Amino acid sequence: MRIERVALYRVAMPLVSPFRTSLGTEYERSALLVRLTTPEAEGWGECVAGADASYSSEYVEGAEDVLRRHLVPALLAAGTVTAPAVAPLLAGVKGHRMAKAALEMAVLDAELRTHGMSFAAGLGAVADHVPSGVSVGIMDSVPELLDAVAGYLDQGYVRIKLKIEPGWDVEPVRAVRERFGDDVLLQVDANTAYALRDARHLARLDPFDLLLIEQPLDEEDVRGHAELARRIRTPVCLDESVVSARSAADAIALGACQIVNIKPGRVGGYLEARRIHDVCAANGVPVWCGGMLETGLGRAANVALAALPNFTLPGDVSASDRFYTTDLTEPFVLRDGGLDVPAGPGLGVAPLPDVLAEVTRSVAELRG
Ligand code: OSB
Ligand code: MG
Repeated sequence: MRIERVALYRVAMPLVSPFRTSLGTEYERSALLVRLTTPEAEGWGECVAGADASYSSEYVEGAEDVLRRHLVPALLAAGTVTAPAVAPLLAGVKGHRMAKAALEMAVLDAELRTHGMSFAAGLGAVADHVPSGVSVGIMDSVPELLDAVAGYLDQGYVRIKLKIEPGWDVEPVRAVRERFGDDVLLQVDANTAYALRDARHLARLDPFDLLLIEQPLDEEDVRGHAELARRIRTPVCLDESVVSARSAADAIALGACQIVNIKPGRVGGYLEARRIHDVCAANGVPVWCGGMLETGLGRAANVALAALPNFTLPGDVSASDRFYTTDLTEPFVLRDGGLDVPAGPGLGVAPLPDVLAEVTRSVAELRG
């Protein structure tokens, strides 16, 4: 495939309600989109880097900068490319996985559109509908949280994930269990807010039969997670710590996780995400698809990934209206507790021109 041009769109998408985690509060999603043009097709990528560097070292202006200065020029200089060739081509730039993932996603989309094949088919999906979980932010009060959870359960979400932090953990979990019962699939996400010395406190979550606790400790504290996993009954799941198939294999070998959250942006793209899926499957470790408040573009690709066979737990693949009143693409709508996997060529969706125009703050175009 010959790439003619790459345009980087900075967009600002207002959230339906503020999203609070142990890392901070988000009021709007500041996204970076990649639009790649070839003679045959156009491809779209979405960069999940946040407005600040609180979740990972990457942030949206940094991602845009490395794309403009280093990654896009390397791609344009290559002449022709295929999706599997993108990561090796960009390997001279260390890190910046979210920026690289967005570029690879756009190449993959253009390539699949050219061949009339869906993302799901291209990745090896085995389902045409995936169950939806929802990530519920930290709230000001337990009654407010219970109202939010009641609303999501009414809509049909099949799994609830509560964001936790010290001071907001055992009580909200107990309240949700008491109000909604033991049958609700429930898990928690600490986004690195604890230390190993909190092990006895975290063991107080044991009686609530949680599916998992996600990333309780620092992202580099892999051994700490292994030790914690020995001290609590709730299965430990890693998010931030897993940045590649190699780090997933290491974490599993150390006993640091029983479950893995796969986010394509965090690991450098959908192809590396699939390799993590394969490594985990080979080790009998279930995976689920995480989310980063994606617009319909990233959501479409995540839904396709979540349709692979070892995605045996519901992912953070919620409907568009969980975060956005108006999505960038035709909205993903909850049906029977899940989302339909797009079947059209490539992502199967594209930005709606009027919405894109409305949310775009700047465009930078680069040509070969
Ligand atoms: O840890 O999973 C996380 C959002 C931003 C940063 C980190 C995380 C999240 C979410 C969002 O939980 C879940 C979603 O997009 O549905
Ligand atoms: Mg997480």
